[in-house]
Amino acid sequence: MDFDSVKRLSACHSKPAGLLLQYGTAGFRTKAEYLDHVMFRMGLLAVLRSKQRRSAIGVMVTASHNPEEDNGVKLVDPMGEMLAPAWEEYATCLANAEELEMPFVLTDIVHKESVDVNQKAFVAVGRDTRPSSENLAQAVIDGVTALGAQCQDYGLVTTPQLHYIICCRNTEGRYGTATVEGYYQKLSKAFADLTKQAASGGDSYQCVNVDGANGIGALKLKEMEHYLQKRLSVQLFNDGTNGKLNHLCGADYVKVQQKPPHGMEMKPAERWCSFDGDADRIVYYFNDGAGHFHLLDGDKIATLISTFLKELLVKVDLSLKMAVVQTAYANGSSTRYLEDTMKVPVYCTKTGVKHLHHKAQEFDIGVYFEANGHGTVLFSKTAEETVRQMANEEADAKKREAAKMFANTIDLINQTVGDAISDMLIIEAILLLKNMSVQQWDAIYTDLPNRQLKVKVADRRVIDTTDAERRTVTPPGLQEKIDDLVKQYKLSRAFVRPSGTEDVVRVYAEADTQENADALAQAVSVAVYHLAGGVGEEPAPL
Ligand code: 16G
Ligand code: MG
Repeated sequence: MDFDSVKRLSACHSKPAGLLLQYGTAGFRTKAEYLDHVMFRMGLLAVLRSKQRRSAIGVMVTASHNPEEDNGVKLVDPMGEMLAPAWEEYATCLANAEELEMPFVLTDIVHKESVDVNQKAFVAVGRDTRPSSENLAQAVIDGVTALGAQCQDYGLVTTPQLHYIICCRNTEGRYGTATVEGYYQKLSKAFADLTKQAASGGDSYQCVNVDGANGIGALKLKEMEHYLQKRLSVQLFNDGTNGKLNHLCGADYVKVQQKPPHGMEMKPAERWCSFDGDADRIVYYFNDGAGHFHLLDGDKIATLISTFLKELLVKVDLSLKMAVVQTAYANGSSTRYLEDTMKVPVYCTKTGVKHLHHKAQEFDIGVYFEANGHGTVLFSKTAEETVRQMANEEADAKKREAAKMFANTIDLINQTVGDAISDMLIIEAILLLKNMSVQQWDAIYTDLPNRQLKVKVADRRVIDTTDAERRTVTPPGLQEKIDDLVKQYKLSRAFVRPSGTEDVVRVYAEADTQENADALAQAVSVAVYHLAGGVGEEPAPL
């Protein structure tokens, strides 16, 4: 491979001296002005990964729910999943190498991973709507072409659309057509076929209000409306025409602030949802008659979808293994409901989509959602094949109809990664099929009051966790202190973990009342401050 030409071209994308970055939970993320060299180098890395896996690899330029000034990049592996952990390390090494070290780092990766440098490579590039994204995507393309590989620029796409496209390309179209149009066609057909199966024939008027976070999701949903052919009426807000990306709106704002996007007039019983900045997360909400805000987060979405799938499983009479995967942030009430009432096994993994996705792959039907609204459902090959065969060949008409519903559901779900558009369509279809209002959905279980806080410490790495981040191992004494504090409240639980995306320690607490959840979160924050080297003022009572 011609690393000399790489050296020459790399000089146009030089690294600011001394800048060190890390491939975090979901790729690199920082101020856009620091990222040009990282983008060029991720173009190079994607080529090596593509050669090694003999598959198309994706590179998405986005910083998701971060402020508009930030940007970031994530690599997409062959089946549309997140980049393998070993390669995350190479990504960090490459991003931090000084100019002269670059050829050595590249050669090292080639050797360690037995990359056949003569193999052809293909990289697909996508970007969100940030002003900085166009130039940064060009830097990725420069990196790909510097190694003589083929590159296709998909331009403005949501993150899940790029994941879908990569999976389609690497499965010779079995997953769908590898274009944005192919995505719209696949999902809208599945949505139409599924909603036609409703008792009403799917023609009853369904209306949902969508906060597009002034981002790519809004743009793409607008494009998709024409394919949905009025099967769903979408009222789009924060569509990017006036407002700033993620500013006082979007899924993260709504979830963290536990309030509607700024300036929204919500009438009682209206159904609303918010996407995040790259449309891989969604949360629902509504105001009740008394003006109280109700949030239906990833846990409620997981419950709705798994209830629906479990009912379908009974109807088709198949013994497929189903499980729900959550993280420590899942509300205790959701876990209890899933385990005790629905009798579905629940597993807890570390935060970050790759961990949940990996666990969910172990089941025939693996439903995974983070409380923040990122999630999807994975179906095993056996499950898919059995269901599709039944949909065509089953003699019992009722079972056949249920199997068709199941197959349509599988087609509507983007199995590569959490997808706000696909999740919204599946939720809308389920509410229609079950003839359920958003209030009835919310009433399935009641969330325990909870509070999330952040604590600044000198070095957040002093906190090491175990048991899927639910307990701390270091610093000494912290877990004992948390245990003591938790004992002082009813229905309580608390944990702390170093953030993977921000320089803070995150604190989570839940308890029987909001006052108690707040008090517990505050007391735990003080413990972190004292035992883990807090900086600045001691956390004050809320
Ligand atoms: C990233 C993760 C998300 C996780 C969040 C946690 C992906 C695609 N995204 O946004 O899953 O919930 O980080 O952030 O993996 P934290 O470590 O700062 O709490
Ligand atoms: Mg996102």
